[in-house]
Amino acid sequence: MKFLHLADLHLGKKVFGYDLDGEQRDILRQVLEAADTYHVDGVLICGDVYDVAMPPIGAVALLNWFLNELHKRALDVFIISGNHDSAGRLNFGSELLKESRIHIASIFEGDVEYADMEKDGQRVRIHMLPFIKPIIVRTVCDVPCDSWNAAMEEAMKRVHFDEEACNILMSHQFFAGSQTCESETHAIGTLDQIATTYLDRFDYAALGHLHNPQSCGREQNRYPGTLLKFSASELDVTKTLTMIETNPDHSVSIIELPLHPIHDFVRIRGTFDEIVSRSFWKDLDLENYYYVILDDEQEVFQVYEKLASIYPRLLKIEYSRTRPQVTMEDMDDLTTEQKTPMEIFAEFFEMQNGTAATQEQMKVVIDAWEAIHETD
Ligand SMILES: [Mn+2]
Repeated sequence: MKFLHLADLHLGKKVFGYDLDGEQRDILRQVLEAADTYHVDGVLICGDVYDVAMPPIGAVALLNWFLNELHKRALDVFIISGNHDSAGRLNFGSELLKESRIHIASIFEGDVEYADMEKDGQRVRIHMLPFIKPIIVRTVCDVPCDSWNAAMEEAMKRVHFDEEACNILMSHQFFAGSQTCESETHAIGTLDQIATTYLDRFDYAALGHLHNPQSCGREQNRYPGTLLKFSASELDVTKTLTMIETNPDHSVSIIELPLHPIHDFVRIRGTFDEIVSRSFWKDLDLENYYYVILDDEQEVFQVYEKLASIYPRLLKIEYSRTRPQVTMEDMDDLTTEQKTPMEIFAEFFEMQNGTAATQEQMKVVIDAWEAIHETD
């Protein structure tokens, strides 16, 4: 049987204030196309369906449209909650939707719900574990539980494993050995990390939470990653669509399908004057998201506004000039007493900017200094 493994849709997400509605609808359309092309049997959505607990109307409409499209294709859909979802709100209509083969497990109530699928004599059991935290498990199960590992251990006792079937676990947690990125939300430090050993008994762990596609612990413990890039740290990552195929011997094959976002994240570099010149941008798709690295020595006044008039989707602006690192030893060497305030300022300016202040710049500081001392 074939399944599309999705996670971290983050519907309603804004990137640096830009609405991703159009991009998200387009990328979900690509998911539907893949479902058609590969004749998949089901879709797993492993948490962070929405970006926020109270999603905007557009995001709810988008999920509604997507679920309707999946249902039209007679696909089984499995949804668990993530840390960004409101478990209670995502649970809306779950009993009714089950009749339409849309299975939602968003609230952990002391049992790991499952659903069975059968085709050509092959059976697949899908275990749906919503996002859990130690406090949820402690409260719901009435057991001492003071760590994320203990929470997972307790949850795993409540799995209805079927030795005869291919067992797939859906889980939205931070498993050890995986690589994080800037658009995720984590507990302070790595307290929320969970050992991958809990996943070993499953034929496939359909994970969610981490935004870059990756396996952790073993190939079958997989984070598909987000369908779109959400932060500048994901600029060089290729986002893919993960499809899995369960085999009669319970082995699971993982296939990564290409995705083509309508607007990509692109890095450009040059001086301000170069980057704003027509010859630089005339062949660029200005609807893309731009990460700009400026080679200017001096900071450009109102750089954001000026660049945004050409590149409306700016991710980040950074100056390439490297400022020398100052160590505590360097600080000891500073002999401040013998220097004039202007000499101290000139040194500071050079240290900060990697270049000496011009006469014009020094004049501004000298005038300011004199103005202050005149009022004394
Ligand atoms: Mn997420």
